[in-house]
Amino acid sequence: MTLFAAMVEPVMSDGPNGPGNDTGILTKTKTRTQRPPLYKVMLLNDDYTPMEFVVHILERFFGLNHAQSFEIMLTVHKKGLAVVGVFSFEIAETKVAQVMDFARRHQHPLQCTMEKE
Ligand code: TYC
Repeated sequence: MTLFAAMVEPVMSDGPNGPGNDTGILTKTKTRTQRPPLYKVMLLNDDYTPMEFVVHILERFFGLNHAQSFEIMLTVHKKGLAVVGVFSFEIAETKVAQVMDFARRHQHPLQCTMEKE
């Protein structure tokens, strides 16, 4: 598991002894909080997967209510694709795998992909 923690970055300055003669005196400490990269999970349209099946997937795996799920399904149907959620890498990977597996088990060609935000 990758850890994204706060990083302390010591910065040496050129001291009274001039550049390249660092005496090891710390003059500044920059603290940067690094955030993990986020990934968009997208559903792609196709001509065969039933609309109700897509709505069910959005409710089941993305915790959306029926109205939200229907709206996103219609966006995919009309525009060709839609972002259904934004997650850390591991969560996004799991959602994609769950959707692809569920669609395959029901013999629908539904495609779900992820992309770095
Ligand atoms: N286009 C499909 C139909 O008309 C519905 C559909 C919506 C399929 C969204 C996939 O991701 C999708 N039955």
